[in-house]
Amino acid sequence: MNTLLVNAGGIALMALVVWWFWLWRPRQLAHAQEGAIDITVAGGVYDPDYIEVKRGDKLVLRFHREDPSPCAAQVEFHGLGINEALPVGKTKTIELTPEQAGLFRFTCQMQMYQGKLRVVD
Ligand SMILES: [Cu+2]
Repeated sequence: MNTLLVNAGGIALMALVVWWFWLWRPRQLAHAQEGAIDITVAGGVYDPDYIEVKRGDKLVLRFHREDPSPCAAQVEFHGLGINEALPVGKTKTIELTPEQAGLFRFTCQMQMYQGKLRVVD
């Protein structure tokens, strides 16, 4: 019985890994060279939730938080040292110039809201 539970947990974990690395598709892609990017925070999703920027280019993100739940209160860019509060009904501008290529996640503090920032060479 215990083995069965452990296996079920392992399969669930594998499914999560598969989903995250292979099945996840962006809802909407935004390119930084088109200027400042407006991101709506509502209904459990960032829109757009996939942002592409060239390394060394300045990125201006304007977060518009419509979701009043505490879940959406903060946005954290993992690996970039950015963690900012998002006031409800106001625009929060976050500027960054990524110096390192790679794929960086941005999430709320509970990681329910999920987005990705891709920095290309
Ligand atoms: Cu959250």
